[in-house]
Amino acid sequence: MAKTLTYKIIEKHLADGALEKNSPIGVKIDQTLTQDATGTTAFLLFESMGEERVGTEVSVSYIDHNMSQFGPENHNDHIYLQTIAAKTGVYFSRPGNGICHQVHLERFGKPGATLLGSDSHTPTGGGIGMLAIGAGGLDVAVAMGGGAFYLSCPKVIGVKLVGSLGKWVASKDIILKLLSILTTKGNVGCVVEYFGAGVSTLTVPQRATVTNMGAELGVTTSIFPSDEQTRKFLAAQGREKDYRPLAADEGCEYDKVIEIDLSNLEPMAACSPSPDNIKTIKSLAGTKVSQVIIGSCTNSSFTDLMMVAKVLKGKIVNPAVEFAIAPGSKQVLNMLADNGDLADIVGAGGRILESACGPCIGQGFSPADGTVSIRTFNRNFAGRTGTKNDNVFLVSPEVAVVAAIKGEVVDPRTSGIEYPKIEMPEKFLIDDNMIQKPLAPKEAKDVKVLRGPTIVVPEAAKKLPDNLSGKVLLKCGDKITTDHIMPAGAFLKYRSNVPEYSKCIFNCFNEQGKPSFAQRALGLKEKGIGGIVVAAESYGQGSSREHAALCPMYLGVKMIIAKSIERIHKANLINFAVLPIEFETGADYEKINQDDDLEVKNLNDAIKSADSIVVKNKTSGFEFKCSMKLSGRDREILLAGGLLNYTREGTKAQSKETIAND
Ligand code: MIC
Ligand code: SF4
Repeated sequence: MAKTLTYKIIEKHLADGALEKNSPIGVKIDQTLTQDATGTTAFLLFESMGEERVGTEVSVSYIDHNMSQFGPENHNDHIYLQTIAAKTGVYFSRPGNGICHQVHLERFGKPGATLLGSDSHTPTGGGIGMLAIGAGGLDVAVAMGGGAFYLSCPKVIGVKLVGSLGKWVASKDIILKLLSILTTKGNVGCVVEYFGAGVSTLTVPQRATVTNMGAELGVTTSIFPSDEQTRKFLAAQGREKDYRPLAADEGCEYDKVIEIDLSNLEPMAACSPSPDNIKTIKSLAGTKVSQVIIGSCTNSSFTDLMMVAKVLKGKIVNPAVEFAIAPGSKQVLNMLADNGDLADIVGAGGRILESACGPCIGQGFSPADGTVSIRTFNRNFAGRTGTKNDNVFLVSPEVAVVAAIKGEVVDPRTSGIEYPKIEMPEKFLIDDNMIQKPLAPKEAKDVKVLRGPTIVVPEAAKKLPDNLSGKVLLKCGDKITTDHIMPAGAFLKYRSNVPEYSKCIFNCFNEQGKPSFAQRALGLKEKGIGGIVVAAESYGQGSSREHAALCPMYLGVKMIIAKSIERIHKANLINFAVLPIEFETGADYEKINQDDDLEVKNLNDAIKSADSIVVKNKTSGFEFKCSMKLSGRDREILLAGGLLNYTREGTKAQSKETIAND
């Protein structure tokens, strides 16, 4: 039977289950990536699992998120990550080497391989034909140990690209167009696969922009075929040996097909507060802009920044605008410096930020009150910039650089500025001196792992009680992102100290003068009462940060009831033994209030086999049904009290078997 590219790669890596849509499967993982904001926990959990060496082909630990280093916390994390990488056989990308997704694409990505990363934008690797999936740190820790990654065998949405992009229209506009069609809701369990004649017109960096921001659709991943463009990119990176052609079988069937004619696209923007709030640049023209930043893992490639440099050459950034660039990697920055183009950006008044996530994760550059900030990033959730009521337009570098010059949104096609066509270089500047290679087991034995005093090993999850009595600590609405649950920015430095980080949980819902969510939750925990969060559609959108499950778990939250829950977050909740359930009847959501007392009886039996459970609202005296969409493995993990306990039990059972077989 003719197969999609997605199914062809899964089939080659199938470790458990059958290749049937929606059925639970385990996939062998070839490569993993972790970054410092999620990696510290991932490695601490890896150690708690008793693992000593990674069992993957390639595992890379990147330092790119927590780079502001106010206080010793982040540097402590970096040193821990560097020493544990050396000990466990992991490549270590030093701070300054660049953003994990950009560097991974340049130096490690391999068509046809599987990649699991503790960051939601790991699907960037789909631009080079990898099956690249974002997950929580604990899932990545299991994969680093050689364990399979479990997911529901996906539906595949085929996106047929025809035509070619016009002047000033960028690959960012392809994904913005798709976000306007599919939105950020309702795509859980799908993979987006690109095909059609338009594919060959896009370079790997252009494709990577599209697959990167596919994360905002809430899909499992996105993937492009591997073709001549892929070969050229790999050859330019000195890695042609990693190339292999890959495509879907002729005549394969997709669950749905969307056609996008690249020739008909126009420059677009995603406006606050959601990446699917898409407007055309034409309709926004004239909007005054006070900040422009070009960077992030979505749009900081060499070709992106070359285009920016060419447009800025000999011009000056508008006096009303603060303008900065954050090159995606040391390779990009070095090449711009080498060929003199960096001088054109600096000469025009550009501020040069280091090759890291920076403002994308609220590490500085918060915009002024009541102003518009134009960014080439992928997320514009309310307050993510560090400014309350921020107004962020997510756009292509083409739109951004023109706005920087003009001081307002201008359709670049009618801006009067000449369009600079940029070709991908035939050879990138290759220097891996900032990537430390893994040590051989013999040398690694002598490495001392350094854990600074600010690194606190997270508390293990506990089994859920059979009769669960809990209080609704918070009732929130649609599209609650992990940034709402566990804010980053200034709080990011506490990632490796769960008790400290937990204090800022649901910060945006805390009211001055009233006890915070954390204080109320801890109060209940002391009394042995479970905390409950009630939400509407798409709870847990956005990042892979497992702290959005780990911190609630630490604070005694036992259950999340929502109309729908996003994939990565739901898996993280299960991994930390917090029960995720969904309203069977949406109207029941309306009947629950904050502070209501809820009760579920015989929970363990229900988790073992039931598809739904009855929840009693003791405060208003009514009962409602919730569905439990759980795989057999999810049920076992919940019953074991989380993935760590489940893995330990599995290891115990396995070693007993080995002894018995001896
Ligand atoms: C993000 O873009 O939100 C992050 C920061 O990269 C997160 C990871 C994290 O919270 O550390 C993500 O996308 O998974
Ligand atoms: Fe970093 Fe932003 Fe990319 Fe997340 S989305 S990995 S914070 S650059």
